[in-house]
Amino acid sequence: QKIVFATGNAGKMKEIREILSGLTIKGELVEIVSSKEAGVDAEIEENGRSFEENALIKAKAVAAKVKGAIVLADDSGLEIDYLNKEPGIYSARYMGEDTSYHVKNANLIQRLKGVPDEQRSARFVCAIACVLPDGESLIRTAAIEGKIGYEEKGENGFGYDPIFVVPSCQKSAAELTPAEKNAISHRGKALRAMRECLVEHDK
Ligand code: ITT
Repeated sequence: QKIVFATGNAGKMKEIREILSGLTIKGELVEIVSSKEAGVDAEIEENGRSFEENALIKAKAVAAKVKGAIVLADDSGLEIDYLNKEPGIYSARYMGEDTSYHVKNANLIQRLKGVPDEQRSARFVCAIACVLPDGESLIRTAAIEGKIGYEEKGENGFGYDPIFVVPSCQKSAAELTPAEKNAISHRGKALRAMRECLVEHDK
């Protein structure tokens, strides 16, 4: 049994493989491949108005090109309350797709210059969409609450992790080990919920 994950983001893919490791469907260990590894080269326009809509757009676009596989997609992003939930669904496109995350992170910290701790709340959100071989679709969303830090910290993870401070441990998401991040992250929670859903569906 194969799951094709509709993503071109290597950081996501690494986490996804860890979070879904050991999943069995129809008594078989599931093999997880990225859309690229599955030979699907889809330029997908993410023109939805929510994480859920965009996740479903990506999953459906790839499902249209592969037969018999379960297709999953992840749409995620960082909502900063002080910036009216920016960058939100535009997190990948913020300041341009090709701009380095050091530059994006520095820009966001600059935009929060002088903003006190209690107004630096933010969350990562992740919507996981699934299209089953019979065309049925499922969606699960989760978030992790945190705060925007005052400088980049840590080398792990990807994207906005170095500026996202997890209150329970006062570390940035990039200072957590992969296992620590997956245990509490938006992606970990949404994917584990989807995993339960797939296991239930398999019964
Ligand atoms: P795909 O659409 O190909 O999956 P993408 O990077 O374009 O890849 P999104 O449109 O979902 O994906 O954008 C999500 C962006 O939000 C991502 O590029 C990161 O900048 C940010 N993001 C999401 N989850 C994150 C996490 O766990 N840690 C840090 N940044 C994250």
